[in-house]
Formats: sequence, structure tokens, C-alpha cells
Amino acid sequence: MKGALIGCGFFAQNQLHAWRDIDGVEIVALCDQDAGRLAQSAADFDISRTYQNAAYMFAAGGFDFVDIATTVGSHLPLVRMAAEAGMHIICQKPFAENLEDARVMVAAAEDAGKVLMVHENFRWQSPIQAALEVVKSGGIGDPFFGRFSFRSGYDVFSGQPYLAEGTRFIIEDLGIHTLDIARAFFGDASQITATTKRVNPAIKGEDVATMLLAHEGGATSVVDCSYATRRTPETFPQTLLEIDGTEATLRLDAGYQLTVTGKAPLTKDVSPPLLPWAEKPWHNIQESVQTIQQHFVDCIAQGHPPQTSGADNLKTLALVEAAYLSAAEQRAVRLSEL
Ligand code: NAD
Ligand code: 89Y
Repeated sequence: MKGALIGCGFFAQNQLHAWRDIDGVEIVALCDQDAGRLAQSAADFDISRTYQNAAYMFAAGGFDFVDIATTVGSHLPLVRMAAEAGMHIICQKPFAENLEDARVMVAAAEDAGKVLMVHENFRWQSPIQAALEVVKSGGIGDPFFGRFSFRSGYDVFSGQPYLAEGTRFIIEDLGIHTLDIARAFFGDASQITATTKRVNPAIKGEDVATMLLAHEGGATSVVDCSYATRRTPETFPQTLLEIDGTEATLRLDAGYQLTVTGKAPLTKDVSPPLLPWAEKPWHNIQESVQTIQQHFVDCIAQGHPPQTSGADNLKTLALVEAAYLSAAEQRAVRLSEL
């Protein structure tokens, strides 16, 4: 399968490394408006076809899928262009700036009859997958409560300066992953209540969010995120879990330690592997990039919809929108309102 990648920035380097290691895939073209970044990635990954304008790249063709690794503002036009060019599409999170744009993108890919997957990779982290396996196989009985927690003081702004500039920050950038993990464990939510706070005076958006979700299946979860939390050891970029079931409690604690207390007790180190091109502490995220991209390829080959398809991601995005609405209006928001 031949692919093209648009957006040769900070995070795309991980995606390019991962594509290089996936059997049967070759990235044959690159696009970035920034000539310097484009040239650097082309040289690093030995890719000869380069474009500063995506329309020209699609017109030239010669590939089956496109990996959109740009920031959210360009996703709508690029996904539309890709669907019109008849490409399978993988697009970075946050998928869209609002639900309306996201629905337009999902419809465009459906009309083209092509796979559209959102690069919603956190649920694919191997420690999260290990915990999911225990819960989904009935290892804790019926889960009734979950805490999905990401708290850190890591400086994400040096690598991603745009994160300091938007009026929205942690829910849209990071909480979106944590909300998606909550959905992976407990299914869709019918109601959310959220509070937000900005602690860091140097940024525009909120860097703390605490969310309470009522899931359709009857479970309750707390999704809490912070980039204003000092910790020793620093846990970036770990999502910590505590899930109570009728027969046991599962915890994924700092340092990737998985324990089950109660029925079939378990203590296990579920640390992610350090891939040859990866570096700590990002290795947890980097491994999930490889896993989700492999999932995309497998889904196309086998004709299955991806777990984190564009259509599925509408539900995660709806939670993001509902969380901001809840915080702004200081009330519980039913997802059916959106
Ligand atoms: P970045 O700003 O470093 O890179 C984006 C690149 O896209 C830039 O080089 C820019 O010139 C290029 N670009 C923008 N619009 C373009 C267009 N229309 N045509 C061609 N090139 C264009 O951003 P980043 O930090 O790499 O983040 C990219 C996306 O990845 C964001 O949406 C971010 O949220 C996401 N991200 C995801 C994860 C994850 O774990 N899934 C982690 C970090 C970042
Ligand atoms: O952009 C974010 C993401 O998706 O994972 C971590 C991150 O890089 C900073 O919050």
C-alpha cells in the first residue's frame, strides 16, 4: 500500500518512523507548507516526491491513502480533498474544531466509499490494552466505576507551542484521549458534568479539567486531566486507571504497574516496549502510533471499520464539546443536546 503524509511537523516524525516499520506500506510523497520541514523529513526518510500544496499532490496521485498530520484547522479542507481524490484517510486528533465539520468529513469519506480513521491512539497504548483485556474478559465482574486520570507538570509547550495559544487547551488536546479511553472501557456516555481551570498564567486555555460521566450502560466515570500538577516521579504521558467491578478492582498505577485485587488477583508490569526509534518518556505514545497505524492497514486489507473510525470519533468529540458547554454553563449536559 502506498501512502502520502501531509504535515511534517513535531508529531509526524513518529508517524513516519512507524510507517517505515509496517510491512507492505511505503510513504511515497510528503506535503508541508513549510519548505524547511518538508525538506528535512524528505531527507530523513528518503522520500523523493515533495509538495508544498496538497492539491498538487492529490492531482499527481500514485498513492492509496493519506495520513493527515497537521493541526486541526486544516483537517476539514484536507479530508474533503482526500475523499474527492478517492483516498483512504487517517487524520490526527482533534479531528475537527466542531461537530458540524466532523460530520461533514465523515459524510465525505462515506460518499467516497473510503476508510476514514482518526489517529486516536491512546486507547492503543499497550498498558491500556492490557487493562482493557482484563476488564473485557470479565476479570473484575461488571464494572461500575472508573477513574481515568492524566496529571502532569511536563512542559508540552516547548515541542507544541500552539498549545499555549488556543482558548481551548487540555480537554481538546489531551482530555480528548482520556475521554476516548473511558469510552473504550465503558461505552458511550449519556451525560457529562465538567469544571475547568487555568493555573498556568502563560497560556490562554484551561490546563485543568475534571469531568464526571454517566455511561449508557450504567457505569460512572471520573475523567481528570491536569498539566498543572507537580509529581515525583513525573508520570507523563501515563494515563492512570482505577476500575471497580462487582468482583474485583483493577488499577493501572504509575510506572505501568497493573494490579487486580479480588477475584483472580494479579500484579503485572505492563510497561510498553521501547521501539528502536523511540525515546522515553514518549515511548508509550510512540508505540501506540505504530499499533494504530497497523490497525488502519489491517482494517483496509480486511474490510473492517477501524475502532476509532471518523464515525466513532464523533462520540468522543461530542464529549469534548459537551464538557466545554458544561464548564461554561455550570450544569450537567446531556449528550443528546448536541
Ligand atoms: P506542528 O505544528 O508541529 O506540525 C504541523 C505541520 O503541518 C506544520 O509543519 C505545518 O506547516 C503543516 N501544515 C499545516 N497546514 C498544512 C496544510 N494545509 N498543508 C500542508 N502542511 C500543512 O504540529 P504537531 O505538534 O505535529 O501536531 C499535529 C497534530 O498532531 C495536532 O493535531 C496534534 O494535536 C496532534 N498530536 C497528536 C498526538 C497523539 O498522541 N495522537 C501527539 C501530539 C500531537
Ligand atoms: O498533543 C498531545 C497529545 O495528543 O498527546 C500528548 C500531547 O502531545 C501533549 O498534550
